[in-house]
Amino acid sequence: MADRKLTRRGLIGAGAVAAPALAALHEVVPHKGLHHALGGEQSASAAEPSHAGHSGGAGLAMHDGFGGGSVDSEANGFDPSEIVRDFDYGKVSTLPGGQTLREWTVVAADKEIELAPGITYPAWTYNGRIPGPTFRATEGDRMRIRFINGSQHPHTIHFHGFHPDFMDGMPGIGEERGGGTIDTGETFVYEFDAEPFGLHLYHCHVMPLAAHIAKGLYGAMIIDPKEPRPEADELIMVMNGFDTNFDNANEVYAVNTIPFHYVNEPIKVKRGELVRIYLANLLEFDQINSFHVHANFFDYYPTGTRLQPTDFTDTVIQGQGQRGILELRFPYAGDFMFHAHKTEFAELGWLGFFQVEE
Ligand SMILES: [Cu+2]
Repeated sequence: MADRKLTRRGLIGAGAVAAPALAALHEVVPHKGLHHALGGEQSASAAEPSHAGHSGGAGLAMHDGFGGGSVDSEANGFDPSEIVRDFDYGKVSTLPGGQTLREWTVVAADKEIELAPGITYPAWTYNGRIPGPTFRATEGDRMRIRFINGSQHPHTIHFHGFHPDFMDGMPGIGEERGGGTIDTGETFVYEFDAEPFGLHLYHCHVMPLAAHIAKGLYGAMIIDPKEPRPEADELIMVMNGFDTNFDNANEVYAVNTIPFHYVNEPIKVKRGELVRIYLANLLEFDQINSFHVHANFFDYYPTGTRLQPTDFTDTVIQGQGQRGILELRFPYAGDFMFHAHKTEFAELGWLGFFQVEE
């Protein structure tokens, strides 16, 4: 029974989250939802009053509810406020035939990360961060990724896109050529041409796959079309979550790893400026994820592989591994929430704010 009480689903079922309306979300959630979900002690009182006087950022201060302070980004070695605009173009040179070569080094490492103040999680990371680096190339470039497995477990990098089988990061495939499973201390160089253009993924493909992905071994890869997309303020958002009590269900949800981060530190954008969001769903265990933005609509380009949008909407659903590109402009200055329209996820960390400035 104690076990069950500590699961997220048990909590929700028991009404410990008190099913707050979205309007009341900021008042209730950080105290009830996240704390309880993370395995904090059970308080029977769903009606426990929330702290009054939240302020800051978008008029809220989620971190108050975590017991004070934000997570230590420096100790984590990554900051979602930086990750959101961090695109890694690699070391660039030109091959004899004239093709652009982009090179990266990726190290897998076991690392404790702080998800909420005082709540750590034994993660597996690419280059010490979750999500891993957002690789970026132009259609037709050669991508060369030197992978060093510094973790205590075997891993791979499985890239989406076109490539030969031994470059697929698939255990058992291409082992004789050094590919397949990359054991602790081993190195392998993945190399392929960047195609097709769009927003793609990469992740470890060692079994049990759910565990290797849920632990943090994933990231996004943007391949720009040869004719670049229009100039925009570009953002990468990787939707994810963490199973902090190892019951094969997530206790917390986020965009770019840290629950409520963009509530504490809203994403600043300019009114009227084109904003392009590269949105990917790497969430393990749950079947769907979603993105909803308040007071606005966006053009949606599924997988980013076509230049014409297929939808003009304010909400998009993605299954695990799905991704797409959103383009929007904010007509009004002010604070606008974005969150999983699967509200359970929002209450457990997957929400944030755009702070639109003149
Ligand atoms: Cu792995």
